[in-house]
Amino acid sequence: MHQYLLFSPEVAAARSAGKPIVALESTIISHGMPYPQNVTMAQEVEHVIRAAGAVPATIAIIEGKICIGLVAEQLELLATSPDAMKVSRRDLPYVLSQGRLGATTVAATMICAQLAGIHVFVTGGIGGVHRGAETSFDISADLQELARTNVAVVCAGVKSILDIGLTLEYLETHGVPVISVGQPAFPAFFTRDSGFKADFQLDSALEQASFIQTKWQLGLNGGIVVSNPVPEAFAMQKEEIDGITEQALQEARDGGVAGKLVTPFLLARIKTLTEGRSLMTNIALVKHNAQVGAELAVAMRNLPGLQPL
Ligand code: PSU
Ligand code: MN
Repeated sequence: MHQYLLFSPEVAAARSAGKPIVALESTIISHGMPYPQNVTMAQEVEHVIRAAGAVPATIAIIEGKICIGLVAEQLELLATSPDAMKVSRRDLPYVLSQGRLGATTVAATMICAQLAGIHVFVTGGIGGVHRGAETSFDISADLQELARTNVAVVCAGVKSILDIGLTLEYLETHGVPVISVGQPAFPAFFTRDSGFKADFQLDSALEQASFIQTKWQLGLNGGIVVSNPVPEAFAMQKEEIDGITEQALQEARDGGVAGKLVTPFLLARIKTLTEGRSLMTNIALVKHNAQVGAELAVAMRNLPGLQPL
């Protein structure tokens, strides 16, 4: 076992019993949502995964260890600590060697999940190519990670704070397949249709699992994006979210917000500008993704031939 990994009792037991495990990120808790909704969301998402027959493993960096699975006090700590660092690939050695508290992004969670032998990871939205990236060079490290690390990421697509078309181009260049669930369209997080199509529509967990297994059996390293639209009842109006997104982007430009602060800034502004409605949508879509991800993990566990943990 890797020297930096520390499994929670629940995840350790799941590993011994050969149960399906689903990884969850922690930046969404510390930098993606306000307290106390963040900790409630984290608990509810874990509950959805257990109810669907898998075991949740929320991942974070605590006291020099990569914690795979968090107990209630650790979830609360991440949800309430303003000094929790947002940790992507670049930041992992710093936060571990300094013993700092770290919340993992999609990229860092993929790295940790792979170290722990977990194949399925559920989140809300992935990072991507930012609008104006031709001058800012702001492209999330999540995309590079999807190009190289063998973890399937279940998400609700990417937010329109990003350039969705360029994000999909980037993924295509790097050979990252984008699957959609239940519809041909690639979803845009708060809304169900980004105006772009996913590469392949695969509705059942069994088809998704068999696609993923085939990719890795071919030696084609890298992740898979499984994009699952927000449930209809919780989707936002495109016109409303587009206007608010423009305003938040303008404020970020005016304020000179750059680097890793951009995404948390935009998420917080959108929440305020929608008077919290975006937060309800965000929570609903993560729970929906948890259901799809847990079913996928169960299906992958039942396929013959996938590497055991
Ligand atoms: N998008 C969301 N919510 C989030 C994030 C993205 O809708 O919480 C977080 C994820 O942890 C993602 C990270 O990996 O932001 C991307 O940040 P950046 O753009 O700085 O790479
Ligand atoms: Mn960035």
